Amino acid sequence: MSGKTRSPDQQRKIIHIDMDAFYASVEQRDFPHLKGKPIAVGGGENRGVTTTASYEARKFGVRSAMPGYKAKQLCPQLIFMPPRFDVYKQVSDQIRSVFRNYTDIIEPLSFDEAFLDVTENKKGEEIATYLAQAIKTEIKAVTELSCSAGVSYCKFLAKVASDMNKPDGLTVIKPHQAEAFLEELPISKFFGVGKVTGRKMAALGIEFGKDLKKWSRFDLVERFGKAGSFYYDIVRGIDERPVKAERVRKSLGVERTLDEDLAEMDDILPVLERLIDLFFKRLQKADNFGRTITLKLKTHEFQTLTRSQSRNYFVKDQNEIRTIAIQLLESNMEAFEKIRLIGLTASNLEDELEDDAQMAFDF
Ligand code: TTP
Ligand code: MG
Repeated sequence: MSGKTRSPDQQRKIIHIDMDAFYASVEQRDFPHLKGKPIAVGGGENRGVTTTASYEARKFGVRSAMPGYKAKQLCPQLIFMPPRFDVYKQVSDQIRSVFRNYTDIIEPLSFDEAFLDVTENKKGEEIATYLAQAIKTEIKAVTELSCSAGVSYCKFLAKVASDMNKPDGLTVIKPHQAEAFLEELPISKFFGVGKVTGRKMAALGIEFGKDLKKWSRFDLVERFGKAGSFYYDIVRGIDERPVKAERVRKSLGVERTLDEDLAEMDDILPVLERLIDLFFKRLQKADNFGRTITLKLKTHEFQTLTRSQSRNYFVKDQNEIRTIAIQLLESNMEAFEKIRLIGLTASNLEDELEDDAQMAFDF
């Protein structure tokens, strides 16, 4: 967050995508008799709270986190469905692979929403609105579900925009529209201003952006701490926060510190065998194998040695991993007197993204 603004040619292009009535829409998709009906996911008839409600139910005032009995009072014909988190997770994975067709700079906020930085994108498309439309269409094709998109030059505005024309919305806030738009925006719609702060602001007569804008940075910091400075900036449309790409795992490994320092092949080998077993299980569990296997040794003098072998395919066979690991150890027995730690890692993983662009971004 800084006060600096970018010149138009440095302007970022950010899209925020949020699925519409996510859990409820998945239920309506999979159980067609629920289409067009007021439904709530979770909550049960009397106990528990609802996770979300279909748009039909929202007309009656049914909301997320509402106790089931209250939801039923508001909407007697409400149908409660038990949640199916595994299905929501699958859809979440599907939408993320759609996003990846456009950019690798993706920051998921939850199962059903994410920021995408499309300033540079895999389609070579300049106009972010076209990309947002294409993403919506592709999500619909893949999942049969609708989402809403917000397009702007910063995260804050993209997020606010995606919420403006739900469901199935696509809202663009251009740089020159930002300040006027924010002046008219109710504080309750300011993403990042929680309920407690919202109430505190209301008590100070701050109901809309334009009220917030009357406050100096100094006074806001005095009242709200560091967040005050953030509020000062966002109401002016200044939000430099980068879209933070998910960190993609670059290697997967195991290591063990030995009970005592070991020098002889005969002593080290059984430890390595156990480590190979563990390592293989770990790779299997992650369902992620690598083309490079690295043996790591720490000497009793705390010097670290790493030795690797690479293949031009993913090494998925435990025997092959074993052969590589043992060869690496055998050919390096001369490199140390005694070792205190031994480790194995796989890198050049199947899950890895092809380029490192997002890492450079995520400083
Ligand atoms: P949201 O995106 O907040 O809501 P939504 O997708 O249901 O509806 P909208 O069209 O307004 O975006 O949350 C996504 C999912 O997360 C939602 O379907 C259910 C779950 N969730 C909870 O479990 N508890 C909650 O309090 C909220 C807000 C959401
Ligand atoms: Mg949603």
